[in-house]
Amino acid sequence: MQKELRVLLIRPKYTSLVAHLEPLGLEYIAGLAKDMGIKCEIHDEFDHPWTFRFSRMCRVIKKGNYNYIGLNANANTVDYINKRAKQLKKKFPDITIQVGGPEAEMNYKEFCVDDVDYVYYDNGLSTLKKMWESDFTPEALDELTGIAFKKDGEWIIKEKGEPVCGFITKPDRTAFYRGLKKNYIFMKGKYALSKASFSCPFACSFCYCTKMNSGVYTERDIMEVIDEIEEIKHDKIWFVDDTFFFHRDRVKTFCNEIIKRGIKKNFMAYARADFLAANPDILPLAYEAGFRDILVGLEAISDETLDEYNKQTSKNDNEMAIKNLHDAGIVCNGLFVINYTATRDDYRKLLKFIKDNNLLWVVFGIFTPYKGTDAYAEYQDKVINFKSWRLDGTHITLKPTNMSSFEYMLRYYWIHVLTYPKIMVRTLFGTSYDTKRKGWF
Ligand code: B12
Ligand code: SF4
Repeated sequence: MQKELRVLLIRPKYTSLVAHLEPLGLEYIAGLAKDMGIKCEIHDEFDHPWTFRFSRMCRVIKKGNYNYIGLNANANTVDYINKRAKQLKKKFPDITIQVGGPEAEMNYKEFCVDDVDYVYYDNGLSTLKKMWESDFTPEALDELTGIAFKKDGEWIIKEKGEPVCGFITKPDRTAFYRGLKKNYIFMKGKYALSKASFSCPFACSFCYCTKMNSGVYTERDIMEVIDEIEEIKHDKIWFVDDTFFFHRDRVKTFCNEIIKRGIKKNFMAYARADFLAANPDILPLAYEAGFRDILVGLEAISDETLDEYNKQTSKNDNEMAIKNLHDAGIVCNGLFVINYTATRDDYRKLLKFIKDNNLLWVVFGIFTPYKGTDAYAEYQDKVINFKSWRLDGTHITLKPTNMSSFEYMLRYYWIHVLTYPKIMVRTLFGTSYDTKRKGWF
């Protein structure tokens, strides 16, 4: 007979100065549990201090009498999760531990350890629903796709199911509303998240997103997405789609419907530089609909490096994208990847590019070959200090070729010192969204 499930979903905390936002993936699972009448709670470690993490977790488990723990995994939390699984099993031997999330989706083997019971890597949540409906016998689990489980002490790895193009449930946003006080994006305010598509149709070498959903780009019904965001009791929405601006007509339909329904919210989304360069005419409509922030993976400022990343864009696309966004009054948030081959001159040129193109909002990540990406296949023999907590885009994992690691990091911090105070000052003066303005005020 199936035991009564009482599910605690845990999001491990990691250092992040950039943002603290709702655990959308876990909210979808909480939504599923709600539909199925299963008791479920989210324990978001981001809502709590760094101290006494384990004892706090144990207290929550005891208080709710939870017997099923679901952990959300990113590349930078693998070791933490496996360590916690061991500690939890020792303290609560009868508890079931399941790991899912972005890192598990591609690198499920990392969690096939003694103290984890199930690893979830299927596309979408239909398999989780079937699991929860089943009696958890190896025979029942053997019928499912995209999970790993143990049979007679051996891990059984089931093939992934088909890509998905929608969610089977709505997110339970209790955690969002509860965590709103602490919710922020650096200097931008509080945001709710929404996801309207899966994966990405491009193939940048360093990118993990393009491998998700079995590498197949799919889109949710756009009207369903609009219904969803209309219901969110918050005025700032970040579409976390890997590239929201892809099908021109879909973007237009979205914007027109938002305007027609009189939805007054601010939107932020990712778009590629080539799309923005080629479709300037759509941007005033996007502005009218409420888009104020576009995140653009500019990545690099030379065609050679862009080619090396297989970005399929050019320096010219990058410049045109920034100009078109600024002309439409939309902020271009330039995302850059600092290559391990960066020279002193590259750092200088990057700053010059930012100045010449009047870019205010910038984010710099250090090139990291995440496991599962094309870059990992290329660089796996060269990686250094590849510990999971260091895989957050702010640590060196490939030895810099043109300077010492010390100098590389110094320069990495220095570009922040040279760019971030201006964001802060402009925010203070209320001019950080004036895309025509130059200077500090
Ligand atoms: C928004 C976002 C952020 C936000 C934070 C979001 C938040 N909620 O707090 C910010 C900007 C802070 C962020 C930071 C980081 N992020 Co991020 N982020 C994303 C993004 C764009 C969307 C995530 C999201 O909301 N998805 C929507 C939900 C619905 O999907 P989901 O979380 O995957 O959950 C589904 C499944 O995974 C599954 N699931 C999830 N958890 C569990 C648990 C169980 C038990 C089960 C059964 C299933 C399950 O069910 C859910 C519904 O289907 C993704 C890109 C992407 N394509 O996913 C990257 C992504 C998740 N981030 C990534 C990374 C690496 C990071 C960083 C750690 C490093 C970096 N350089 O980007 C940093 C942290 C740096 C730092 N120190 O701050 C990688 C993960 C790669 C990996 N192998 O783990 C991704 C895929 C992008 C990338 N860079 O390639 N990120
Ligand atoms: S970096 Fe952006 S454009 Fe490139 S594959 Fe990833 S999500 Fe797509």
